[in-house]
Amino acid sequence: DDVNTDSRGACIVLEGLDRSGKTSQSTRLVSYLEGLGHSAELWRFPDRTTNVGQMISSYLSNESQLDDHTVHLLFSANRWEKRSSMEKKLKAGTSLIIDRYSFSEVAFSSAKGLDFDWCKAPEIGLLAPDLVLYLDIPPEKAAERGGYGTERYEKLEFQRKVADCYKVLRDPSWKVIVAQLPIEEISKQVQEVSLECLKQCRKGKQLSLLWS
Ligand code: 2DT
Repeated sequence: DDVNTDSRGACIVLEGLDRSGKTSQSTRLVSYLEGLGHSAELWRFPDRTTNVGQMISSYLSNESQLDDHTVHLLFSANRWEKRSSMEKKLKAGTSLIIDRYSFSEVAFSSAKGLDFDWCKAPEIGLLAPDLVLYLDIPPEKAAERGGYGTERYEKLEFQRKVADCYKVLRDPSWKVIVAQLPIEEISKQVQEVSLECLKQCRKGKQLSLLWS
């Protein structure tokens, strides 16, 4: 059936260190867009509900061990298995607010020492987000926020390396938001830039692919 590409939804990704506030802001953004009458869904990667996602989940919770390259490819496969439904949703007019995407992948895996370009390669051809919102917080401040959980990557020393890798990855199109501002102020900034992004998508901005 015909899809009206003029009315597609926006693909908006939130990135940042653990405890930077991505999940709260994603949830708030979906409510905000819905409140304005837009169709919007909250997605997150890894999507732990699939078979691949369950392998990732048990790795993250230290229930299984995997080679760094192997788990990298699993994270990527976890996005590839959702790619066609992402495209369908967006083209049907639903905006997707996504808590972590390929940028987490490259930042976390290159923080482990894997080659930067090797890390990017399996993401080529996935849908590129229309907007990346980066919640910027110093690793020390993030660690102070109610502490980390018990998952594999939730350690200050490692988060410092991830922060450095995010810096390499960051490009001028990203909207960097100071994550230590009051939550309402962050929401305001997130809403403003997201609404503008959605407007561009509605006006006919084409979906593009990574890494463009
Ligand atoms: P949370 O579910 O708590 O956000 O933790 N990660 C994530 C990767 O290494 N590669 C990826 O592609 C993605 C999406 C970031 C998930 C952890 O997994 C890392 C933190």
